[in-house]
Amino acid sequence: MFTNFNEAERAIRFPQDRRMFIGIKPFALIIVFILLLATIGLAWFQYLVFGLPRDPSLSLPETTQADPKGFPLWLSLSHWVNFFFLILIIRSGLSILADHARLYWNNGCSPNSEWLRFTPIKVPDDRVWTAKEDARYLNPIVGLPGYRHSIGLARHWHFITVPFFLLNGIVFTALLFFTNQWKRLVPMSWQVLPDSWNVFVHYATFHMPIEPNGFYHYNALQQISYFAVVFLLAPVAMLSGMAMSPAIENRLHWFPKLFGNRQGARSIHFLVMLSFVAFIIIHVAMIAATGLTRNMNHITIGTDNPVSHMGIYIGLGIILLTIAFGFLAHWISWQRPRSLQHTDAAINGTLWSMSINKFKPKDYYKRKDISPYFWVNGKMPDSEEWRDLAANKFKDYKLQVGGLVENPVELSLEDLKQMGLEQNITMHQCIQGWSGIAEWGGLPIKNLVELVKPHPSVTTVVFYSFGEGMYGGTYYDTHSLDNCLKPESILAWEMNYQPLSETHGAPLRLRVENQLGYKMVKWISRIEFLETHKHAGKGYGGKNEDDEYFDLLADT
Ligand SMILES: Nc1nc2c(c(=O)[nH]1)N[C@H]1C(S)=C(S)[C@@H](COP(=O)(O)O)O[C@H]1N2
Ligand SMILES: [Mo]
Repeated sequence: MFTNFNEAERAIRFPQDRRMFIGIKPFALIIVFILLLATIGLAWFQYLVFGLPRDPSLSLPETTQADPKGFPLWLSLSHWVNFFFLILIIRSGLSILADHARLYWNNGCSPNSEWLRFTPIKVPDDRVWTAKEDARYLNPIVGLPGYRHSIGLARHWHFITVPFFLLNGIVFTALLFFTNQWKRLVPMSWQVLPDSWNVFVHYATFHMPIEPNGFYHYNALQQISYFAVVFLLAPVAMLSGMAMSPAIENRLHWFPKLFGNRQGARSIHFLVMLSFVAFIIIHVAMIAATGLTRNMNHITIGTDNPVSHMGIYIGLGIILLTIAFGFLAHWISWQRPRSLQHTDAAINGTLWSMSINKFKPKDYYKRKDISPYFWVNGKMPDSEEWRDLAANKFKDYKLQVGGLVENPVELSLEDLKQMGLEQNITMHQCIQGWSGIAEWGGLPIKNLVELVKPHPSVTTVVFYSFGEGMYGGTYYDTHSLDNCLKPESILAWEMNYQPLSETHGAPLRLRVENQLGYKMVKWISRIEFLETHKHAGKGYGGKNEDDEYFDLLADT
């Protein structure tokens, strides 16, 4: 009903192997173990040896006129709007993760170095194993849109939602501080820390502490949890998300370092998601355990009524609406995918083109940073033409350069090498989530542009491959002429000071360092200068943009 996969799509989206698997490194398990068992164990130790600490809620100060009383409408609204968007963000995020279901702390993403993986597959070392083959299936009830390799659509849901989530958060925070509602969330003394611990000891040893009426104030642990969700988790989610952008990585190198490195940011982004999920589960459980009816009236209609079921009905209604929207989102994903692509381009494409896309990449990395492993992606060309060229070490290769240029040319590898060499050590970032640092050597595209002299109307450069896309048809991608003229935009014939290998794109591949990996066409056969990307392929800017709804602009 919601999907209309043809046979080729079914094979990719709905593969034979749909096993779910969780592989966690012992050190990560030990940390989880320590965090969980040690804190609960400590609470029990305190209880058994020293007895139950005094319940800090016993000494909550009297409510004064200055304290918040009840929940205004804006607070209820932003709470539920936040819930709605958070569900979309988590579900689409899981779908994105499934496309490379491995998490690391190192930039090179060597197989077996992941601390957590959601795939039973060990990367084989006796044959090429591409990152696309490595993508996992995710049940569409969990993922948005789920299935396998639906990252293009998942990213649209993620990125279209984020600005609204952020806006809601900003309005919420602003109103908190314009009113006295901030007093609910912001602890005013360090005493909140020992108090929270004491409340925790109560919970951990199955002693329900006194429940202050949440209409007026929260207990210490509750306050500190809500404070952390709003003022810690949400900002860290934002920052770690931005730290995964290639345009930012290759310009503001210090930024991903806030999280150790780019993969650290990705791992933390995931851990923040887990924290949100854990919070939702505990939050809902506590709401239910401490007077569901009254609590729901607080947060939905803003009254302190302990008997009316209005709040529960409205809350349930909002949850049902969120579920219903999940079905609609699936329908949109598979029946109207272009509308998602257009909407995301209108919001984020516009935003990024005005901001981080203007950054000029810098090469920060040194030889010692080069990754010992570099994932391979894409389908090797299997045309006779390319195989004949490869058999002869590409001696007969001629790069064709044409389109709207004064001086169309055909250049051999030797000709290209005569025109200049630039070597950069940069980080490659695949849309799927893995990264790798390598040295790339080749011709600055600028030099080629000077030779062929594009017409003034040219805005776009198209790079065609000898290889095919996942669903067949020539692989190609486009870049703005502007990005092609940036530092480190090169046609590379060298990787890590060696001739480019066949798997990594011989004889020639593209590097445009402020963009994601799928824009870096391998096995280049031909370059064309055009007025607009609309004149190539199906007109969306590349093979992945045409067939998988990827973004035209890949700064994030
Ligand atoms: N011709 C062609 N080029 C391609 C691809 C492809 O499938 N076909 N995959 C792209 C993707 S998604 C990535 S991440 C990089 C991977 O480059 P690597 O194999 O050298 O790591 O190549 C890009 N170039
Ligand atoms: Mo990629």
